[in-house]
Amino acid sequence: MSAELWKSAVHVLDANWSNDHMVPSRLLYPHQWSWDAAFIAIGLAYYNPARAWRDLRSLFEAQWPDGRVPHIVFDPAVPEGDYFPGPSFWDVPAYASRPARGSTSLVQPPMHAIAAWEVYRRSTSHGAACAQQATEELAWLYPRLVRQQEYLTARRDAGGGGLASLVHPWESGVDNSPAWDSAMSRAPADLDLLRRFHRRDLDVADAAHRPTDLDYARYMHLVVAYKESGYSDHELARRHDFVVECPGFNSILGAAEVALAKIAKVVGADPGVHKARARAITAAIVDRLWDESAQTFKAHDVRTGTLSPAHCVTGLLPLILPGLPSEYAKAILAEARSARFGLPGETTLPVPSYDRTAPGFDPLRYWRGPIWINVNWLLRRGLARHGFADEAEDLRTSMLRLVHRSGHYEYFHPDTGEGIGAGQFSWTAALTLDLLADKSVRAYAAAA
Ligand code: 9WN
Repeated sequence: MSAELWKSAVHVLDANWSNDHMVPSRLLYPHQWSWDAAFIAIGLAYYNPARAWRDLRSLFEAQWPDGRVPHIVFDPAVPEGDYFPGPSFWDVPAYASRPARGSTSLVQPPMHAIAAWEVYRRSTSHGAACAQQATEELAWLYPRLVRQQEYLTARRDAGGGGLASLVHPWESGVDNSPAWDSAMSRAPADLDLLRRFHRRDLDVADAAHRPTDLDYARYMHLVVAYKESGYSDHELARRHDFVVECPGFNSILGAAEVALAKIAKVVGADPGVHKARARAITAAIVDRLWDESAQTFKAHDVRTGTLSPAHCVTGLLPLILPGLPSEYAKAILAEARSARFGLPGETTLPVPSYDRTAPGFDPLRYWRGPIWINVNWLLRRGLARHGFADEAEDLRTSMLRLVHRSGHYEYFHPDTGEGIGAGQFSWTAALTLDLLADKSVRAYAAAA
């Protein structure tokens, strides 16, 4: 059974490779996405590390001079109408080192240092030439990864407390999470502006699974406002409608520094500076995003200084930080096991993206209820890191069972496990390879 699942995952990744990068889904997402590329590289590392490196390189070739790594890098071979908003909507200014491919101006969670380290550490199993390439790729990436972190920790510290702020829900990766509802309600929704465009996603996906037109009108407003400022991050907290600190994004930011410390040792740089930054980010997450009364981590609205009331899966992700004090790790485990998320025993489903007990829990609409493999993969990593080995193993088994039963979908119904969103979705396939390759795979094979 695991051989069959492996083969199907490889098939998805082979089908979604596009010359020098991977697309998340041929139909719905025909360009290159930032955090997708990182999750994808982690899976590619097992059978085609050259493609893993190529994909990361393609992404970082589009890095802006200020260090930001764009959330989408557009493929010029794909017609403008195949994804909205396409390159002309963003109209990103040309700059000296910019390659032919256009990009957006937003970022996504900086998963790439974590991915680069994972690809590197698997490289020795593919022979000497591959290990040599891995060392070279790591050396090429290291300064770029450092600049990415510096952009996020310096220019995006709109709240002044040592965390990166997001200027658009798309930056969080958990795009229409209820964590953004109150901050988004401040953004004007210009439905007339939206009517001038065509929502391509609704041609290829069920409207009930996607954000509403009202959400999209607000998304457009935020892009237009950011564009009018020349995509400047100056004084964001004063002038931009949406400025938030996300526990998921910032946990990945901190975990990236932990990975950079390991990478620094290989490339002959100083690991100490990254360890110190990881500690500082972890402390800032605890200081700014911990909700004492709810006993979980929440998104922080920089404009109002308030924490979101929503319990979202991103609140569980500080567990990926090795330096998270154990009382918070235990609280996250309790939250994950509660009725809100129902952390599985091996026969039940992985955790949903949003609190099952909340009135707005929506089993179909993306990031407002459905199960996503990437956040569960991160949670599993965090559980393992903090010594919750049985829970980590059960979660791994439940993810594999789900994908085996339903296919490599973008997300899954949190009650039935039915696949929703795009089929043949790259990061689901890639992370399935990583979950299968885990040494304890025998337990899965025996139980399946
Ligand atoms: C907007 C590509 C991306 C993921 C995001 C996911 C979704 C895009 C969209 O797809 O967002 O960036 O059009 O809805 O929310 O996490 O990176 O897979």
